[in-house]
Amino acid sequence: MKKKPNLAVVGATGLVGSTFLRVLEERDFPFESLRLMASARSAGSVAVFRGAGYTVEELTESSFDRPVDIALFSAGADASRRFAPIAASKGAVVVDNSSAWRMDGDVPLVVPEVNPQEVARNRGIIANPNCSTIQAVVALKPIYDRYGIKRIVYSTYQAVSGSGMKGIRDLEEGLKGNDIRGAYPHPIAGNCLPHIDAFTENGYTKEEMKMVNETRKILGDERLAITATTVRVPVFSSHSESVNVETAAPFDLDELRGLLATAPGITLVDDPANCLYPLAREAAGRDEVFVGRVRRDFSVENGLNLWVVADNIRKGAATNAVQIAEKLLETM
Ligand code: NAP
Ligand code: 3JN
Repeated sequence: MKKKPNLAVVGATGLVGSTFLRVLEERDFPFESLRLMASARSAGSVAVFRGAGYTVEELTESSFDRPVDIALFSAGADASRRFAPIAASKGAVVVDNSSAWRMDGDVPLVVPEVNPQEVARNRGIIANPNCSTIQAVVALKPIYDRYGIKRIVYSTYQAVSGSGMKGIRDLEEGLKGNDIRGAYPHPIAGNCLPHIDAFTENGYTKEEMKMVNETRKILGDERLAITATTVRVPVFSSHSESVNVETAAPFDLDELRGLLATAPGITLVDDPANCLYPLAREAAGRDEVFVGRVRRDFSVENGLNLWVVADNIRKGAATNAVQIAEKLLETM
């Protein structure tokens, strides 16, 4: 970009929004001006960024009358549906963390390690995928490119931070013996809930269908057979996933491990003899996607099992969005 962008963070007071600010700071993201927006509830509050205080503004239809070049949104799907087109019509490129625009054919759905070229075809909105999809496709991309993939079976173990502050509070209180149900219909402490987001008519949850549809869109393969079971577990940070794959062509396991070890964004942790495999606690606060337990699935031809772990609020949301914004800078 010729000049530094005018930046806006929408939903800046939330769990994802505050992580946007941390990641922008850590990565020394360049900007000419920075504006923070949220609802009327927290308008007027002050957030500190690079040692300076920024007053949070209420998001309104006129928020983008003052020029914004890049707007990072994490204020939920309703706010994105309403305000992202307004921001785009006034010249901003919105990087949207919600599900509002992900499956829109005119909106690129981007994971920079997988389909960075999509950024250039944006018409003012770029969607950030669901956290569970992001970490999975980072791990699958080198396998897809080398061997092709016929079928994927996802089983997830998702942290409560994916449900925002309410999920974190339910687990904190549950661990103290208090049965509060702010985010879930059942206690989360000591439990596994096979229920993330709402159930749909086909018996799957929306979270499961997000994984199916978003994976196909990002890998550009509408015929890919995918099924998913998504489960909330009593873990604070990082989603863990069992990813079972049938490749199209036969693979050599050592070669495949080598591909994973050198692929962008992946750290291979795969030494089971020494009890080394990806762990949620170790992935927390990190930006890489950790892959391990790489082994053949002997029950089917060309079968493969992976264990994939990443920080769902960083690589699963904020870091991925900031990486998209960094790609955008290259095109502006
Ligand atoms: P959160 O902690 O509840 O924060 C929500 C933020 O949105 C707050 O800043 C809130 O402002 C703001 N907000 C809510 N309604 C608004 C409105 N009408 N106008 C302006 N601002 C509004 O939630 P979170 O955990 O950060 O998640 C936020 C969103 O990010 C989710 O709804 C989801 O769409 C997306 N998300 C995506 C992923 C992913 O998988 N990529 C993961 C988690 C979340 P106030 O402080 O004023 O209430
Ligand atoms: O539950 C999780 O672990 C991830 C949650 C993501 C989420 C939460 C509330 C609303 C989303 C999302 O990104 O798909 C949304 C949404 O925008 O629909």
